[in-house]
Parts: sequence; C-alpha cells; structure tokens
Amino acid sequence: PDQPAWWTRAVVYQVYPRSFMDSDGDGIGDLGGLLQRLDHLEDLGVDVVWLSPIYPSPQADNGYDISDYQDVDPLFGDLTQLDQLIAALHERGMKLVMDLVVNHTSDAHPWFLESRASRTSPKRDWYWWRPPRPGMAAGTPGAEPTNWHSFFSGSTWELDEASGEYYLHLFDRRQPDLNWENPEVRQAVYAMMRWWLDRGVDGFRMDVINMISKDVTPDGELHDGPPLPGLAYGDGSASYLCGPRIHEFLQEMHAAVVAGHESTLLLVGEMPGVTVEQARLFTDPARREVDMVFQFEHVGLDHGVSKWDHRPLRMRDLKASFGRWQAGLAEAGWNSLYWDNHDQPRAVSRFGDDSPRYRRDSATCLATLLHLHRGTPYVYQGEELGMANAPFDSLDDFRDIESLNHYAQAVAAGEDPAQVLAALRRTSRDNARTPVQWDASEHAGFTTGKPWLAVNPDHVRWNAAAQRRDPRSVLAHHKRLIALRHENPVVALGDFTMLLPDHDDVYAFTRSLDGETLLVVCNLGGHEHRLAGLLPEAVGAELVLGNLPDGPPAVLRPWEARVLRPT
Ligand code: ISL
Repeated sequence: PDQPAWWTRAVVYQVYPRSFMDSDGDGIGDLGGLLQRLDHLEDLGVDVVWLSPIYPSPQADNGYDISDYQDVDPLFGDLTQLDQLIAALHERGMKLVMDLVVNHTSDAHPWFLESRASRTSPKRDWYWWRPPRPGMAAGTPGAEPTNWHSFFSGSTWELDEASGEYYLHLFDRRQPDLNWENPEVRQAVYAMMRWWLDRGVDGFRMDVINMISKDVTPDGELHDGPPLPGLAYGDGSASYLCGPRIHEFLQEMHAAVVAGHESTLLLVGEMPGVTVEQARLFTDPARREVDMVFQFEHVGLDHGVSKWDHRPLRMRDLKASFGRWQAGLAEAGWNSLYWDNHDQPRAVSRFGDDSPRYRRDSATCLATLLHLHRGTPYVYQGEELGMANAPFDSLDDFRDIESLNHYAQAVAAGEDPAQVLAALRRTSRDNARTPVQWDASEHAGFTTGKPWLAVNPDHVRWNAAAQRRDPRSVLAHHKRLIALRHENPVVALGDFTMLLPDHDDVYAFTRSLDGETLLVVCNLGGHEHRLAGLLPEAVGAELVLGNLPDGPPAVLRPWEARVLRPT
C-alpha cells in the first residue's frame, strides 16, 4: 500500500492571532508578535501552524468576516510579514495552514457591495437574495423567506431596504452567505486558493465548509425547518448541513486546486453536525475531498437544547463518542482530535478540573488522551499551558458577537439576566480568546498596551515562562507527548481498541501496530481506582510516560494518566 500521509504523524497548533502576541502595543496580537514567538512553537515540537484569519476585515466576527481574501489586515501586519512567516516556519521544518472562510464573506467585500447594488447586478446571484414570503410586506415579522434561526441569534435573513429583498446569512448579518450554486463563485474561490498555494502556504482549514451546499429546488425555493423551543425562528440545518451538492463541490475544489500537491498539503474541513458516516465519505482518500474533518459530537455532549443550556457531561458518553469515531474511521478516512479551539470554552475548565488541586493533573491527563488517540491532534494556543476559563464579571467584559447577540435576544425574550450571564461565563467563546499567558508580568507579556480582552489574572501563576523551567509542567508534558508521537509509529498509526466502555471514570484503550502495543489508562475523576480488578495487565506493565510522580502501580490516582507497554 501507499506510504501513510505525513499528517498522520503531525501535530497541529492553532494560533488565534488577535490573542497570541502583540508586537506594536495596540493591545491586539499580530504577525510581528507571532514571528517573535516561533521559538515557543519549535520548542513544543509541533509540525503545523493553523492561523485563524488575518485577512482585511471589519472584524465583526474577529476576522471570520473577510472583505479581501488576498491581503493582510493592517491590524495584523502586511503580506511581507506573512511571507516572512511562511519562510521562517519552513526554515524550522513547520508548515503553515491558512483559515479559508468561503461559506460567507463580509458585507464589506466588493463582491457583496456589487451584488447588493441592484437587482440586475452581474453579481446579484453570487449571494442568496430572495423576496419576502408571498403575501407579506417586506420587513414585517415572519416575512423572511424562510424561518431559519441564525447561529448568532435572530433570523438568517436581512432585509435590504433599497431593493426590497432579503439576503441570507447563517451567521451575523455582516456575514452574507455566498451562493455556491453559481459556478463563477466557485471559480473565484478556487483561483484565490491557488494564489495562496503559489505563495507557499501548506493547506487550508475550511470554515463551516459543510454549509456551502444549500438544499434548494430547481426553481430556487428554500424550505422552512422545524420550530426551535422558545425561539421565534426554526432549525434550518437540514437545508444547509451537508447539502445535496457538498461532495461534488469539494471534489471540484480538489481537482481545481489541490490536484498535484496532495502529498504536501493539509486540508481540514470544519463541519458542525457531521456524522461518522458522512465523515468517512469526506475523508476517504480515494474520494479526493479533504484529509480530515473537525466534528462536533464530543463538544455537544454538555449542551441541552442549545449551547447556552448546560447539561452535565458524563464521561461514559464522552468515551462512547470517541470510541464510535475511532472505529468509524478505522478502515477509511482519518480523525482530527481536539478539545479546544477559539470557539470552545477551555478544556481544563470543561472536561477537567480547574481547581488549584487538580488543574495541572487534569490538564496533563486530558493532553495524554488527546495525543494518544489515532488521528491528528490539534493543540489550541494556551492549551499547552493549561489555560482556564476567564473570570468574566459583567457583560462589559465580553467581546464576542455570538455572546453579545445571545444576551440581547435572551433578555429581550424575558430570560433572567443573571442566568443568561451565568451561561455566558460557562460557554462563551471569549473564554478561549483571552491573551496567551507568556509570563507573570502585567498583561502577561502579551502586550505593552491595553489588551483587547482582559488577560486572565491567574497568569501570575500559569504562564509559559514559569512552565519552561518546570519539568512537571503542562507544557513539558505536551512536549513529551508530541515527541512520543514522532518517535513511535504505533502512536500515529496503531489500531485503537476501547477497554472498559461502561466505566464511569476510567478511560482506557490500546493502540497496536506490527506486534507492538501501548496501553493507555486515564482517570477522568477525583477518586482513586484500584487497577488490579479493572485492568490487571496495567499493574505490571512498563511505564512509557505518565503525568504524576511515581506511585503505587496498582492504584490509579485522581486524574492520573499512564501510557504503558504491557509485558
Ligand atoms: O461556536 C460555535 C458554537 O457556538 C459554532 O456554532 C461555530 O459558530 C461554528 O463552529 C462555526 O465556526 C466557525 O465559523 C464561524 C466563526 O464565528 C467561528 O469562529 C468559526 O470557527 C463563522 O465564520
């Protein structure tokens, strides 16, 4: 068979540039800052940097609203610095993956300005324009073309007074959806992607790429979805998640952009709502679509009717979910592995225990799980330091449009403001976006100015400088885990077998390749477990890597993680 792809052995590090490192004192991270901190990434040992959007943008959604795909926003620097970044990463043996946001543009993108200019504009059909519902006056509640609820609250349709038509935006009204049914749109996107590859980038992380195909009838109809409890608008997801032409579009993109470069690039599709069966199709190399997808099952297990409605997470469900994905993509396809990104609350606060007693141990335990599954691990900036959720006090502390819109909508609908605020504290994306904690100084060494989002005060204790000096730190543990993947083919390519699926706390599995086996045993809770009865083979096994100081072999301590070689 063919050689396994390079990314089976790779670890990806996500940089959210706004919060990574500020070089010019304006309080916002930038490319100059990233260039200053490359030693940190090289020392950690990661192979790829995924850079969240740096393109010109009104920043309504921190750059996920792009007004020019082929430049750098002055907020972050310029194209010369981006070229320097590509060269500097390549020199250090690392690759650069860009964020590709092509389900929508900014409403300030020239394509949209031209599209909205008139009903007869040549680019009118580049976006989704629709008249009001038949028999209803434009602008009256319920006159929207469909009843879909936006990811960022309210309707997915915004009325353009000038033309009397609505345009579609699955996200904010400043993020109009591109019409992928139009072949000119697709060719424009592919040309832009080729331009970036010619510049030397090594791949793309494709934002909500499973939303580009909408279920539309030949005469242009879109369908209402079922109502959502307690909300004015309904669930349109059946009309835009993995729509009828999604595989066709991705195969077309692959042929137009990737063909000939597939052995060096990394293509990862972000796909909310994707199932294992669909993911197998998207990632089967024979189908030439993407290399791997970001799926959302494990980050939805603590959600109720919406992400703001918390329900307690059961570790057993978490194991079952990962087990299904590991098994489902064993023969064809490939998993991406993540706990954290810029949209999720911090893993140690959510899946671990961020109390002083267990913060380090639970962060290193979760890291062990991340790096020991079969798939490509993604480390989000600060995760390697055990950064935790922020102590947001009032609404003024939040910046994220999703959080602010949700608060306004929920409070207007009569919900208790204190409870809505409590939900934001737990679940807001801003938890992931506080500046990286480089050292114990004021503003954590992130900026000399005033940070755009407050630095977590716990940086005096939890920071990179301190952890670099401490062999037991979360940082040191991540480093060891990344090295283990690079050194042992079994970590990258071994089969996965789940053990003890019904145990509430103990997460155990084996990885096997060519007669070599690793046994991974993690305690996802604050109580000890006796291994003798549970996994006798673990008791006498050789310790390859653990997260706690030596202890009794037959006892698995709270949040202990062991990678073992059974004898
Ligand atoms: O964050 C989420 C949960 O509230 C998701 O719904 C999220 O919006 C979804 O994963 C899509 O995310 C991506 O596209 C968005 C952007 O805001 C996110 O930052 C990006 O990762 C729109 O471009």
